[in-house]
Amino acid sequence: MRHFTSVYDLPNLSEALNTAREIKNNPYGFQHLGRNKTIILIFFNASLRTRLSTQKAAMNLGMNTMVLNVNQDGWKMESELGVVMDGDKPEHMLEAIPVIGRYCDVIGVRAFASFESKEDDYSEKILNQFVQYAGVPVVSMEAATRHPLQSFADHITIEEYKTKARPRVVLSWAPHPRALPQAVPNSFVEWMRQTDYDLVVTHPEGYELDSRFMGDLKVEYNQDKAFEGADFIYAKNWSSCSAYGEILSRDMSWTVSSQKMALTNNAKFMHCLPVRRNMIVTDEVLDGSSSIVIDEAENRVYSAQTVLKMILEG
Ligand code: SN0
Repeated sequence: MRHFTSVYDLPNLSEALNTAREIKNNPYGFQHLGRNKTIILIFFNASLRTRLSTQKAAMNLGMNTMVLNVNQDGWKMESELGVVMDGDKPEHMLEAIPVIGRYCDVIGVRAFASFESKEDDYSEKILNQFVQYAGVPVVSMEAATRHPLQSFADHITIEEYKTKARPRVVLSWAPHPRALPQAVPNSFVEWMRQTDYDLVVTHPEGYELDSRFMGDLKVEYNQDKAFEGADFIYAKNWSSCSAYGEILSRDMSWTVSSQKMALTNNAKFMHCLPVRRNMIVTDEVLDGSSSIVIDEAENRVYSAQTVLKMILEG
């Protein structure tokens, strides 16, 4: 594997899950792979778990790690081609990316949807410039349309907690004060569709995810119905994809509460974090025994480490 930007980059998903399991049992078993190798993590957006878990994963493999927060510490970067650079951005990606590539063996990059142009976001303009100009392998640490390291960790977590071969996994929209990207739900659906789970997606009208992620999966618009018999509730807010980046609903009846969880088959509660308490989910559910969000976050180390191991092995 050279680059990692979606589930489709993995040569074999079930082998990748086995590797993640092996790494979790023996995290320092592959330290020789990263000797004298450097990863640079580039952040255009804020991060807690992604930064720390990816650094930890790289260190577990014996790699050296460097971090750059572009918008705070670096020159602001221009991504438009052919522009007159008379604005506030002193450096073009066309130079910055290959220069960074010369300083390392792997680049991790986080660049959220900008919401300025759906076309730019959905064509992964920034991520693809990294892939094109880096000269070294590139790992997505959440791009405009996907967050594959998160989805991989989600998959590892479901495998650990499932009590039947084919669990009912429900992705539910929930309210939020800000307009958030579709990357996490897109990626979750795309990833889950690669495995034989009973996947259900529920959200209010207007929040339909792009068909390239949903495929032929039908939406259940009734959240209560979606929750019936669920083994996993995966809550997430996202903004509208059709009315691009808009908030169409603030309906607090979509908040995941104990009453909602009572409709499920004793489901586990999941969220990628950071989570807005008493918007997305009530304190009672998040602090209760069904919540597995901390284990889910721990598994971010093992999803990243599996991906980096595969890249280091070429
Ligand atoms: C990001 C998102 O894509 O939804 C990252 C999730 C891993 N989440 C946020 O930006 C949350 C910000 C907020 O204001 O709650």
